[in-house]
Amino acid sequence: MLIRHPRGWEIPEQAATPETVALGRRRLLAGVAALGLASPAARAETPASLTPDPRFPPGRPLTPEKDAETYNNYYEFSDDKDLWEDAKILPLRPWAIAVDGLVAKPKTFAIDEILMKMPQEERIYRHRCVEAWAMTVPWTGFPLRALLAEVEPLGSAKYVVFQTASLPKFMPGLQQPWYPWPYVEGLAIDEAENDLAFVATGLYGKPLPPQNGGPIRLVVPWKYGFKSAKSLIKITLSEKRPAVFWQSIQPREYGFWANVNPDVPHPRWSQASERLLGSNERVPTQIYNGYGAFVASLYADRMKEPLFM
Ligand SMILES: Nc1nc2c(c(=O)[nH]1)N[C@H]1C(S)=C(S)[C@@H](COP(=O)(O)O)O[C@H]1N2
Ligand SMILES: [Mo]
Repeated sequence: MLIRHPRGWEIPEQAATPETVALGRRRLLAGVAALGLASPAARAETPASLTPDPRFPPGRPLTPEKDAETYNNYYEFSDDKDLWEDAKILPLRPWAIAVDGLVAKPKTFAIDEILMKMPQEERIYRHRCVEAWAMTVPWTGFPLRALLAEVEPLGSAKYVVFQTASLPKFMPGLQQPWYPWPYVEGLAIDEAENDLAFVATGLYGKPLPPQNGGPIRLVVPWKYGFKSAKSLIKITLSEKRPAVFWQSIQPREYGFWANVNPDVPHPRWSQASERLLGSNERVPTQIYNGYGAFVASLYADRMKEPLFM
């Protein structure tokens, strides 16, 4: 039975989707897990024994888990940062993600199939929001490249397009019609195949909570946070550069490339430093958020593009 949340935005009951049914199943699974009988998928999602990839030293203390999970940007829910409790209503099962477009083998994956199939690893990444706050958190997941390999991208694919779930029944922010829903982001194919480009299904060794983009999200740590689209339902390989969410809203403030750079100010504020969630300490911002050794070469032939906004 669906719990009633008497909110002004709620759509009529008869519009209930299959997700409603899943809530019951999820509670059942939670009960099974509590008895120590977690499904293989649940185990794959919560890899207790992983050690963080040593190629990516965080260089900063970890952000306290509570801060990373209670201060979020997720406009489908709200444009306030304290949306984490409201986001808990998002049903994370069943969940499917389609990978299609210019690929030899388009496929829709059930989330648990992805969790079983993809080699799980942990990476501690710095995250830099364009608003100049930052965090350092342990993600679990797998390289985006590994998922793309499953569908065999064609040579004509130049861009990878990411689409977030759009579920008006659960996401009150979608009622704001001036935003160009659904939330779409994109990468050039060589960016998507870079070592750093990551798909996260966990955070702090636990399943990725909805407010952070559960059950599955993109993480591209050398770019401003808005590139890292949450709660993905579709990844499409394309010949054309997609129209992306924030660029469509305000192209002079939010570009397609959006690589972190302390020397290129946002039109309305400096990007020279950032505030660390938790301690509130201000630290200098680094070009490519400190990941230049991995990604700077991607841009050698793109210097005429607005790479840093
Ligand atoms: N679908 C979707 N993805 C999104 C956003 C959003 O509003 N909707 N916000 C982005 C922004 S601006 C940031 S900084 C990060 C925040 O991720 P976090 O809440 O896990 O810190 O998510 C990004 N991905
Ligand atoms: Mo952000």
